[in-house]
Amino acid sequence: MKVIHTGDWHLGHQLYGFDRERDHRRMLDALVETVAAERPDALLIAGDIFHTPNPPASAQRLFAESLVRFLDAAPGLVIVAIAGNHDSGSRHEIFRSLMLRQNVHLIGTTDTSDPSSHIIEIEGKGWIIAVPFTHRRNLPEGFIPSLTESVAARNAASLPVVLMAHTTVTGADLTGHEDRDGFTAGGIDATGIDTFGEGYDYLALGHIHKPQTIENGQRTARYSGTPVPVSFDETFSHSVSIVSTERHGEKPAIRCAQTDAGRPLITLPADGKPAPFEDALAMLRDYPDDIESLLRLNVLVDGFLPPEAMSRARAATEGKLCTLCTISAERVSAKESGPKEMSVQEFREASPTDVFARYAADCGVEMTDELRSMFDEAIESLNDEEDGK
Ligand SMILES: [Mn+2]
Repeated sequence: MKVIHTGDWHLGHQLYGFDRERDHRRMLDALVETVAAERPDALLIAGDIFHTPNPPASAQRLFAESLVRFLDAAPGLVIVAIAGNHDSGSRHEIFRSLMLRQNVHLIGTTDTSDPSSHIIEIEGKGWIIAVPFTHRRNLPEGFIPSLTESVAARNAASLPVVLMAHTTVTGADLTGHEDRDGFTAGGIDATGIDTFGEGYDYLALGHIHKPQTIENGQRTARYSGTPVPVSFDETFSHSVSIVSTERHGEKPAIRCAQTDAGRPLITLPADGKPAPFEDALAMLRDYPDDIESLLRLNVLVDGFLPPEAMSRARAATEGKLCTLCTISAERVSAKESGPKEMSVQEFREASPTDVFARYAADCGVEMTDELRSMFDEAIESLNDEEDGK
């Protein structure tokens, strides 16, 4: 059985308000070509298809159109897509029964009353077991091993077994999930690899954005990683994984196909260390005119970032193909005293306003009374919305 393993597309993502659709389209073009060239038995999308639970119509349409292109590129292809923590599990299943007619399996929720709904047989080739994102507390103990056992009972031909899940596995490399862009993986809820039992050959994981293989004895677990970077901290290369496996109990062979055809995410200074504003500005002026990229400027400030910083920085990129997305300010004083980390307990006890004040201080923004009352107002209206007012 040959599968292409991908995930964490985050369609509909906006990077500091800048739309990523162009980058997603280029990635999907590259993936369609890979599917056409490789002719896999299955395409596995391991969650976080969309960036938000209620993605824009354009992103949903892009997803639907891409599915058609994959099916056309490799007739007979089976597509299995699970929901990640960014997706809405129930929305993910709206067209589940209809899509099944096209061999597209959309699995968004865990159904313990019908375990067979998580098992997909690819006749004469192998088995796919797909479980969406689940909190440990929602996942009954032993549910996943019960699925692999049920496959084992039907797998007389000893065909390979691929398991799909969306979670943080203990020991995974979280590079790229730094909190700087307000985008975290959260290592708190990490799942031990033992949770998945022993009945699979390849575990196709989503959630962690850096591609990596986690060796687990005779079995192989892998994050395919993001096919396009979601944050400026994802400074690794981006690809999908092509996995070939012949028999149950044999180690799968893994190759990568590059997909980062979109605009690169570049941080200046290139070493990531913040520079004084005027120096950083000079780097922007010197940045090549003809590189289509998204930029982050890391600036070291003594006090606060001047209010005109963004407009001056934008002016420095005028006439260039790059787009300046954000200025990340680090305070000299904060640097000297070192960042004070918040414990999980402190975070739980803090009010949203407290967390916002900390965030503002980290960004070098002064928390004025006006800013505080605007924030309180925003929180209040959110609460009203939740209460259905
Ligand atoms: Mn993700």
